[in-house]
Amino acid sequence: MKKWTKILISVILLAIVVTAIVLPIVLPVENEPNTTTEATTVAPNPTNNRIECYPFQNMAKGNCTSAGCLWDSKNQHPNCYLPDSSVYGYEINGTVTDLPNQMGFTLDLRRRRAADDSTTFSLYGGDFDQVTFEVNYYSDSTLGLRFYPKDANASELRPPVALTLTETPLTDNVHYETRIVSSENGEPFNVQIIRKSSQAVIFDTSLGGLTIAEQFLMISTKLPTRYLYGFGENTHDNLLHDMRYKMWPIFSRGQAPGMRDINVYGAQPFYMASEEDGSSHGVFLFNSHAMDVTTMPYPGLTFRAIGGMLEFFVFLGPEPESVVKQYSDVIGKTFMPPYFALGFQLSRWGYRNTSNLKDAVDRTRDLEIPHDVQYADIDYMDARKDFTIDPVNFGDLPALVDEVKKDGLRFGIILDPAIAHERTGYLPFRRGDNNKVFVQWANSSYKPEGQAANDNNLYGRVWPIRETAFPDFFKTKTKQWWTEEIRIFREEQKLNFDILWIDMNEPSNFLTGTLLQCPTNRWDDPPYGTMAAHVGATGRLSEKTICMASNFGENDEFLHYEVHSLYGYSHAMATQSALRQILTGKRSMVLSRSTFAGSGKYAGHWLGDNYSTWNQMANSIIGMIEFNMFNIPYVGPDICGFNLNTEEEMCERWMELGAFYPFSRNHNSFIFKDQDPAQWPDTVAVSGRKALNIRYRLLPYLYTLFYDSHTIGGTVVRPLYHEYPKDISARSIDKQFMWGPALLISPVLEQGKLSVDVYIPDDVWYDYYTGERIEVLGKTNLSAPRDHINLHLRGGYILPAQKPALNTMLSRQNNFELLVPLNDQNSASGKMFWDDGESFNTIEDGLYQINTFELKADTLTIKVEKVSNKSWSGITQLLDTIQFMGWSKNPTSVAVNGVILGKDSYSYNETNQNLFLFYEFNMNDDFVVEFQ
Ligand code: MIG
Repeated sequence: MKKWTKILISVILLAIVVTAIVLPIVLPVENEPNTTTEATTVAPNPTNNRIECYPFQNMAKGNCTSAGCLWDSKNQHPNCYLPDSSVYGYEINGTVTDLPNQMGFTLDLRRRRAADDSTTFSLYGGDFDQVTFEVNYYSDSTLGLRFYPKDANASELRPPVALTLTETPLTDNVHYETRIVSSENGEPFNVQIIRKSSQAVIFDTSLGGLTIAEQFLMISTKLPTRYLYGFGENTHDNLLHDMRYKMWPIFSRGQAPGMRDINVYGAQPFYMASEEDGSSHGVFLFNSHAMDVTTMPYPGLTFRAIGGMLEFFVFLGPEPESVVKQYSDVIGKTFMPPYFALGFQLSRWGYRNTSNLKDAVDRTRDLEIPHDVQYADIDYMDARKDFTIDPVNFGDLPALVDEVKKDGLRFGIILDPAIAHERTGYLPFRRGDNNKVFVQWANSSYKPEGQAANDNNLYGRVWPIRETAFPDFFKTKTKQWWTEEIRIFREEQKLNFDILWIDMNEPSNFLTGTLLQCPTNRWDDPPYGTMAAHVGATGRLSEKTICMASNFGENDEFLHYEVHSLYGYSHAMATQSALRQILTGKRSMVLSRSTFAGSGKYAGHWLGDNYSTWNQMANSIIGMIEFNMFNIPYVGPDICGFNLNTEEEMCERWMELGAFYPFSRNHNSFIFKDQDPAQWPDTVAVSGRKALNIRYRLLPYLYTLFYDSHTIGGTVVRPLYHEYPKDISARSIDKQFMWGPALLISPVLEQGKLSVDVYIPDDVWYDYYTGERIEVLGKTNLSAPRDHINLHLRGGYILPAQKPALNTMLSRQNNFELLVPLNDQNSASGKMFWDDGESFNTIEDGLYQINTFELKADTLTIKVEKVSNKSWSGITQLLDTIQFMGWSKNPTSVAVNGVILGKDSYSYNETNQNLFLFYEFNMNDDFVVEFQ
């Protein structure tokens, strides 16, 4: 090649790389909205039950009515809407047929047509004339509803995601009844689900609009309430949904959460609603296709999905936490994180080399900021290729990893799914290609010109300089290849990482529409593209990803169109299974950017490329709460923000808040200034350390919450609404949150504020710091100096704690404590789960212990409730301090197992009514402590 040609090629390549880096980063920066939420133009209107015809098509009167829809120019959204169910939708066409054991029924439906039977009206074509409606009773509190074409095999229409559902015979206590509203043949079909206890109609299709077509499925439901939560992944400014015709897209996309109303990384088609009487229900639409959800002021909801079937799971609760548990019975329980994963974590994109990374570790330690996990981002890779190490700048990374691990730190590295297309010299690609692990074009005629005849891989462009292929994790051989590549990399490089952080798995592709031109076809250009094709996109579903017309699955049985939103799910599943095989006997952790319902079995989630803004700091609480509802409790955003330079005060407040994210990690993008807490030794470091020490002190409580979530389901972090569902004011609180039922966290989320407006539900609460009972409940304002995050303990709960240290390896060697805030009956109870924190399967193998604590009638009982295996060696640390809050009088005597203690074993403070008991309890024995 001539010299000039070479230079020209280099310049072009450089331009491509720069565009690839700069486009996704810089564009969203400019799009970052200001902090006020725009009011929607649609007024709330309980009489408006219109379902929009043809969203995104700018319907005017003429084309609206000629398409068969109704038009009303009055300023009421939507102007062009569907006729009611007398002329649209489905009618009953047969009789109810019971399923075996009375566990449900089926009913045949037929498309409605005009009275003279001549015309049918179709929105997007492909409607099925004959449809089966099926109801499955799974248990007293969970039922399923589904609609599928009469001749279809329903199980083939389900997303390839294994459910963990079992059927439990119904009892007299069944919470629901289903009602087919009109049962005559030929009458419009409508179904209702009714909560028996209150007669609340929690699901009701009588708004009409039911459509079952090949590439367009629509259903609307009336809601019994306007208190609606959930759906994702989107950035929500409020936990409660805006019911004024707000449309939300659900389709995974590698999209920074700066823009409003856009689909970001994961797909979570699940909502919860709080009914009039405080009962809650949840609904899961088990469908992995692109879809939109539109709220209606009625109140109601419209779902529009573009394939598969409409299959809903309905959970009757009635407690909000029961809803989340019932949901987990269907999609699977969350993985049990290793104990170190609950520690503070540090990361950035843009460490220049190993010593630059080590400086961050060292200065964090020098300032005594607790720190458990350090990450390396794509910087460590050679030319940003998976399974390589940059020999110049990160050649000594393996040595550094071993060194920091001696001090008790753990190490995480990033891996992207996309693999550089480099046959020579890069074995991961060659081995993968030889095993046919990469996504193939659905039709070889779709391939770009010039691609070799025998190469049917679909190529895109991600971080490597070269184009990339995309592994299909639905194939067994891909999972094996991925496992082997991780194993080989780890062994050959001696890189002893503990955590895999998997990114870009939407899957993300930078140059859609330029380098990767998707052919025109019914999958890339479906009749109805959903909002995902129209917002932040140029009308095509392939925006920022690969073409819909590509093949997935063991036998190429799926189109990307069908399983796009499952890419991250399958990637996380493969990665978790790889780690189980490689880190024999040790628990690991996978952190995935893209998720689907059930991803919590395999991975945690960070909320992606957020911004260093106060607004995004506030809505991180909403994202965290929503992912807990989705049964992915191990979640948190990048503390201090990913994009933009953070500011000192914001980062200080964010470190305080971040100390209470289940996944607590400070992470930053490469063009912005360092933001690890040690950058500001006198402010961010001080406040961060203070808050993190409280986190570490409370880790036994947090770990026990994860144990509960893993074993019985339910959230770890939850909104106040979950604990106070009958309290209308609590239902909208989204600037405070709770750890389990017992700890209330009220951060400062605004610049310049030294106090915080809070809502304290009507209950018994104690200030964490002073132990004092707080008197003012309801809406109040609390002092919040710069180094202070307000924390309150709820009377009636006992929290296990442990003295903090610089990391969990050290803190686990310290003695335990109990925090005992009393309720008005002067009682409290709690428990602690404990194991070695890192072995795989400790719960299944019985290598753990549960201690229970109960205070009642001036007697504290400590019991080892569960030690299920003889080889469990017990707990070596002692429990040496118990703090009782709300203790009304100085005891005249205290006895442990009948032996009266000396006066120096306890101290009572009359003013704050706190009693401290200092006594060394062996955690492996039972105790009765009596106070007089
Ligand atoms: O296009 O690996 O969300 O955490 O630092 C950006 C570089 C790619 C996106 C991740 C972010 C990570 C970054 N990655």
